[in-house]
Amino acid sequence: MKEDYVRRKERWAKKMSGKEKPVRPSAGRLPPGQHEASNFPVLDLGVHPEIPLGEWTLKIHGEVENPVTLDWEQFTALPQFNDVSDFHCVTTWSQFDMEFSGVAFFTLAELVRPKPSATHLFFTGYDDYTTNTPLDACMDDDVMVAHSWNGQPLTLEHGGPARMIIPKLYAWKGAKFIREINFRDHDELGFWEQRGYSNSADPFTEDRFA
Ligand SMILES: Nc1nc2c(c(=O)[nH]1)N[C@H]1C(S)=C(S)[C@@H](COP(=O)(O)O)O[C@H]1N2
Ligand SMILES: [Mo]
Repeated sequence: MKEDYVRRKERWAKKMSGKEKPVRPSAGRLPPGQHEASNFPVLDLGVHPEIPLGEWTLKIHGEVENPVTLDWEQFTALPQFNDVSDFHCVTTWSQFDMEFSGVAFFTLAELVRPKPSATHLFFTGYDDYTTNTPLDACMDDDVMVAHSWNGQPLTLEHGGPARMIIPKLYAWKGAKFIREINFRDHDELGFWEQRGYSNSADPFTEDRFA
């Protein structure tokens, strides 16, 4: 586990330094039961909360040494991170080579400093959507709070001003319109997880439903 973590962080450090080109695997990247999409469909609860940037904040708190509430200026002043990843929706579409920019989850974790008691994350969006992951799932080199897609600010329907991107999990684990990240010492099921979706959500094992 520890070695795995060190490798992820090394890969992230290389990406941050611009020395590593994003990996674009070609074979075996379409998970079972998925088909490839190219039009980036919109999937959500039908609520698109419009948050003016001047009123936007991201609260990161819970089992951390240094809880913060970032405004837009503070958030975008953090080291910027660009990455290319694949996006897998449980409704069976996957889209490859998604270029997102934002702030790496590692950067946010270094800022708030998780306590040893932090084991899980609970995310809340401005539409009151919630979802949850183990902390370890987000301590990876491809996880970020994104504000841009393909070089353009995220549109409202895709979760702007900012959203979570967790490429290795089905996309419902990535909260759009992100408002709050809570580090916790226990797991709590989010919106879809309470409604029969898998808690672990691994696309490559077709881990769709609990
Ligand atoms: N805040 C919020 N985040 C959300 C959702 C939502 O309804 N509200 N839907 C989830 C689901 S089910 C999916 S598949 C992805 C879809 O992202 P997209 O609309 O940009 O394709 O967002 C996820 N994040
Ligand atoms: Mo979804």
